[in-house]
Parts: sequence; structure tokens; C-alpha cells
Amino acid sequence: CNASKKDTSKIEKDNGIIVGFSQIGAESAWRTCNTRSVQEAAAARGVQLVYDNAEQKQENQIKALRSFIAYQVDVIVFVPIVTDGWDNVLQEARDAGIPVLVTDRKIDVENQSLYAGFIGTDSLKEGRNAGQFVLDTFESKRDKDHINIVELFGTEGSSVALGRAEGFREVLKDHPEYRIIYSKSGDFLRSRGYELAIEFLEMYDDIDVIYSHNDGMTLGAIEAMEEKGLRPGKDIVIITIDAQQAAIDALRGGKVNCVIECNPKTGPEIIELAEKLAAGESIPRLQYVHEEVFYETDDLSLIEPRGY
Ligand code: GYE
Repeated sequence: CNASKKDTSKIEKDNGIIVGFSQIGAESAWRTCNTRSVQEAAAARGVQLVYDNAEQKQENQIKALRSFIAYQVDVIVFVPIVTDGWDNVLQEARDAGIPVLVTDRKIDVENQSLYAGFIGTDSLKEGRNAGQFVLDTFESKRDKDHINIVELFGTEGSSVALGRAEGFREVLKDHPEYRIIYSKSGDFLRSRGYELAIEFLEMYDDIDVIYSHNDGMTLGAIEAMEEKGLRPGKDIVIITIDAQQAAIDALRGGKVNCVIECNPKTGPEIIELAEKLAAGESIPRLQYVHEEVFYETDDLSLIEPRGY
């Protein structure tokens, strides 16, 4: 994910198409990589990208979408920070005849036809993979009555945090010995992961598992654990989602036990879909990107550099 130096702030409709891209912010390494991936793919295809960073506020995103409509971009691409509250602005886009591609996070709208399609991560599957890893890990350790789990939750109301929570619980629901004793939102921020870890490590001394919705929060929690003289990955089993390089390094170093990949490099697919929409073609309703799971027991030398 190398940065694109192209200035996308100017709108000059000469050749090619114009895509309005509303990103939610820069809360994590994942997000920054995702933004660059879209910018680079647009530049490579000669697509003009009007980029807006909503700084984690839905109201900013709605404003950005409205400005894209006013500028009459050809296609709107957006990462919805939360699932709800998009009906009105999407109706406005529809009235203006601008097709909308939803990416990364999903939305809940009454009229499904208000957006053309979705491309992004399968967060429910990620959550299930995390739950299955917990079951597999503790299956052999019959000496414990209860497995105490701490969950570092992503942004509240975001489809990815909801999916990661739901998939995880679904797998564990018939196993009452697995207890989620603490679950709080760290907003996908490393700093919040650190703060929450300080809090839960103070509250409990019998935590078996940390299930973290992203690597940023995980890295913050690891820092807090080490400050307390705890050994992440050994005293507490750690599962994390994203697979940025620092998390893979932590897996190699035995500080993390399972890394569930979430792929941010969707720019080429996003731009291809946007070009199709601009040409009046139809696109798939739902497209999940390919994602893997990396376990501590794998041959970790085979993992390619992550690039972010
Ligand atoms: O896991 C996290 C980011 O929406 C899938 O948002 C994305 C998540 C990703 O900030 O690191």
C-alpha cells in the first residue's frame, strides 16, 4: 500500500469518469491502506477520484455524499461508518440518477435497491473463525471449568463489529463454559485498545482469551499487558482481525495466537465495479473478498509481506 501522491481534491470533468469516494477516516493502518488502494487503482485507470475523509462522523459522510450529488459525479462509492441512517441521502442520489457502490461495511436500508451492490469483508465469517479457534484451543484443556473471554469491540453500530461479535457468539452459544466477561468498544483504535486493557487487567486476573476486532486494538492491549509483566499469547490467548504486518510479526513472536485476515486492498475491484456502473452495466449484489486465517501452528515463514 504505497501512498498515491495524486491530488484528488479538484474536480475537472474532462475525460474519463468521476467517482466520489467517501471514506470514514484514518482510525487504523487497515483504513489507511484501504484508502491508498482505492486512490492508486483510480489513478491507474485514469478515473478521477473525489476523496472525502469523514473523520469518524456519519454527519460528515452524509455531507460528503450530498456534495458528490451536487457535483454530479458519475458514481458514488462509500464506506458506511454505521449500518443505519442512510435511506434519505441514498434516495437523493437515486433521484439524481447516481449509482452507489457500498464497500467494506454494510448498510441497513428499507429499500434495498437504493444501492447497486456491496463489496467487502465477510465479518460474520471472521467472527465464526475466531470462535472456532477458541473452541479448538481449549478443547484439550479440560482442567478448566470456565474459559473467560474479553472482547475488544470495534465501532458501535458498524456492520463489521456487529458481524464479528455475532459470528463469535454463534459458535460458542452451545458451550456455556465459555463466558464473555467483558466487552467494550475500542472504536478500532490502538490507543483505546491500550486503555481498555489497562481497565480489564485491573478488573480480572483470570482472563483466558482476548478476542479483538482489529489489530490496532490488539497491539494496544499487548502493550498494556507487557507493562504489567504479562506474556501476551502465553498467559492469555489472543485472537486478532486484519493481519497487518505488525500482527503477523506478533504471531511469529508468539504474542498472538491467531490472526484472521481482513483484506483492505480492494481498490482495483472497487474501481472496476464503479466503471461498470458508470457504463450503465449491472454489478453483483454482494461480493466478499478472499481472506485467510493464520494460526500459530502454521508454517509462518510462508506468509508474504503484508505491505502495510
Ligand atoms: O478491521 C479495522 C478498521 O471496516 C473492516 O475497520 C474494517 C475495519 C478494520 O478500522 O481495522
